[in-house]
Amino acid sequence: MTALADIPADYARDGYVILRGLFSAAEVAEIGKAIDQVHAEGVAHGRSFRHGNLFYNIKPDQSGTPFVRMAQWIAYHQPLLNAVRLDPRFVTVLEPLIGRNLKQIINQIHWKAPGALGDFAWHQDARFRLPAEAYRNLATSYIQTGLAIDPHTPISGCMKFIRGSHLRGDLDFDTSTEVLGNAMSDGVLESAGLSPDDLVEVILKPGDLAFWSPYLVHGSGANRSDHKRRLYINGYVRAEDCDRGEWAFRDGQPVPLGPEPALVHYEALRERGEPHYV
Ligand SMILES: O=C(O)CCC(=O)C(=O)O
Repeated sequence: MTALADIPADYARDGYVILRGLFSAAEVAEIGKAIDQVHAEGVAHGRSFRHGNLFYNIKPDQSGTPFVRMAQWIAYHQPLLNAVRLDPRFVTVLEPLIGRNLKQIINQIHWKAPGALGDFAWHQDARFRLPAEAYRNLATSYIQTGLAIDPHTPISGCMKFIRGSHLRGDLDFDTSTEVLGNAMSDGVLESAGLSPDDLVEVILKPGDLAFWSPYLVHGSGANRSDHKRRLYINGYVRAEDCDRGEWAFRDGQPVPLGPEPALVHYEALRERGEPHYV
């Protein structure tokens, strides 16, 4: 557990920080209810659905039942989850690293139902910060955060970090396969010259926040527990270093969403921003 004053040194050394109990049990219970509501909407959609940046990633499981794997930019749609991403606690913990003027690139929920698919192959998030020319000084300007809604343990498919791997920069992992839905392979670590001795199981209780560098190698496995494993991910970037994203904090103050969505990842936002199934 990192104390606030130790964030810069711990982050620089390890490439990640874990803060315990940043959100209270009562807050997490409310956030969990909002996340479940979004999940129910995803199930009702029955297949992947997009409206502007809002995106539900849904695939049928082995029995053909719709399985909601993740939702992106739910902040446009769910007021409580929008308020959480603008909570001042985020700027308090991130300011020493990336400042008080922050845009947001990632606003995402990951679900892992008990026994369901949910692997994330080893990767560096830097691979997804595209187009590359829209991001400057990525290593020192971007941070991904993950708020645990349920217990994250090795059994429930918690994340695994390779401590210190951010110092290696871009490791050019194989990009031929999807990260989501593919298992972690030790061979990938070995061929990148990374040691399994540096592997950290990211064990979180509800309300704990982990945050990590875009170059930290990480992944996660299936949920073999008897409970769901929900993670609320928000990724922030120093505004002056990025041409994409929605404003989140200006001079440390939350910035509400504007009347028009900003260009984030979805390149056809202006041509096909209307609701549609994918
Ligand atoms: O939800 C997870 O376990 C994986 C998260 C992750 O790897 C990511 O968001 O980059």
